[in-house]
Amino acid sequence: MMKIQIITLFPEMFEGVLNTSMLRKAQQKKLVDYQLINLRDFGLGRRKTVDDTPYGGGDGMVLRPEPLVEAIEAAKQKTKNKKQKTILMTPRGQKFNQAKARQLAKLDNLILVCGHYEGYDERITKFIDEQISIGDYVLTGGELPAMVVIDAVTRLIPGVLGGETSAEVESFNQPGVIEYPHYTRPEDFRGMKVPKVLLSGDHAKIAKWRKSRQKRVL
Ligand code: 4H4
Repeated sequence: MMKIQIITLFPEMFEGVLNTSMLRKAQQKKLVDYQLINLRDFGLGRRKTVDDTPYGGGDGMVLRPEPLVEAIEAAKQKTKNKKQKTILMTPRGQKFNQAKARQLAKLDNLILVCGHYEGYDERITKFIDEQISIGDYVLTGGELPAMVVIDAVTRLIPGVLGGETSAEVESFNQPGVIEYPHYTRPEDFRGMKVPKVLLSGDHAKIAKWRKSRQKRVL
């Protein structure tokens, strides 16, 4: 069973996403185990401090290395000697794509560190295997990026996308293919008709039409 550990200051952000629909079902089927690790638990002193002012001056605060590295080490403790990667979500990271999702889905354990608008002490990167960005825009935290990675990786775990028919399993199992356009009742919606080929009952012709309309995701 794949384990995905998430180190975050805002674990509550994940509750809804991880416990809804496919991600919830994947947990129920014991295909994946999500573990939320609250960075605050590794904070320093009575006040559980996790950040401090930047050396060299400047505005804002920077996440201190001790809490982050202790949280990473605690996460690693749980999956010694297994295929695992520690990933930092950051706008400066390598662009996330389907190929990367497929690569990560093969691991036994994934540790996702949610970067923060405050930035982090550069020395933590010694404990990080890869830095990933979900796109060239700046968010307030790495939590939404972590959810994107979790969603894209979880759906690739064998057994998560259990289709009803063999055709559905087949199409789901081509994770790099974004499906052809779909239609359902009514046949005529405000003058917009369903493509005739789909009403023909000619399965070869329908398959050909669908293949011609599929979009591949690299
Ligand atoms: C870091 C925001 C630093 C602002 C961040 C600054 C992404 C992304 C992201 C929280 C981090 C932001 N993470 N893909 N895109 N202080 N994370 O935007 O330099 O303005 O993964 S700062």
